[in-house]
Amino acid sequence: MDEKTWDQIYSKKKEGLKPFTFDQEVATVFQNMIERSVPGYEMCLQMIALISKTFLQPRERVYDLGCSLGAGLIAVSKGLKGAPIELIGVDNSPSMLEKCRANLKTHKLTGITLIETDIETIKLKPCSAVILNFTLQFLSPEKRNQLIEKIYRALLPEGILILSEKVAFSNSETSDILSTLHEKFKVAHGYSQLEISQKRTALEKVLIPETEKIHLERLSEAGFKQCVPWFQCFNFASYLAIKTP
Ligand code: GEK
Repeated sequence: MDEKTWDQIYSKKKEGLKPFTFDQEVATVFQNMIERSVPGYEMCLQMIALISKTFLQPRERVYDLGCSLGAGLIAVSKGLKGAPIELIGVDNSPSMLEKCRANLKTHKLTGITLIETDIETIKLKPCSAVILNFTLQFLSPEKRNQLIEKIYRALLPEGILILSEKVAFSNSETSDILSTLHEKFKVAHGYSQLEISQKRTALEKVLIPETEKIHLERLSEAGFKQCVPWFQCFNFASYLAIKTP
């Protein structure tokens, strides 16, 4: 890892700390940032490959909403072992998509459509899978039902949604223990207390975690009858929702 791609964005004291955005500076270090900040991120990607292998057939259509640098698209493609599949990555950050394009090229993945738009307004075509790998948390909570309902409508029968999120806990002791462990994870990956606290402040009104109960209720209200919590590491979790008839 060279110095340019090692996340040091919050390493020096910033006056007038701005809310976190997915700009050029973040896009440059994003892979390093997410790996050092989200416990289980790599595991989620590996399992997205395995879930894709299990649930998807060649030539089906898959959306990765909030695709960032394309890690989810690469995972689905790996899961399908190069079989043809229609992959569509969506993100509203031009800097992330520019890096994503280069990343897909490095992985020799061609034919993937990248769309620069807001996932709140995008019209989804009928599809077999949608991935929301740590993206829903960045939408304001009142917009989340609408997106999940839109995804449910777009999914074909037996279609799947993989939803990974930072989660909140209603029990304050549980919440404190898992927040402490998350902080220890970041320290173990080389972040200083200053970096941790500045990033926390920058993310305050930008990343809003909800409880598992709220996520599962939302999925169920949207129509998903099968919602499987399949992963949790500290305060990060992932759910597999299936559009069963
Ligand atoms: C991965 N899935 O590596 N419309 C479109 N994109 C959005 C919106 C929106 N309204 N809000 C946020 N984004 C990726 C990781 S990162 C998660 C996802 C994180 C995009 C934003 O630009 C960023 O690229 C992504 O969602 C969230 O598996 O940073 O913790």
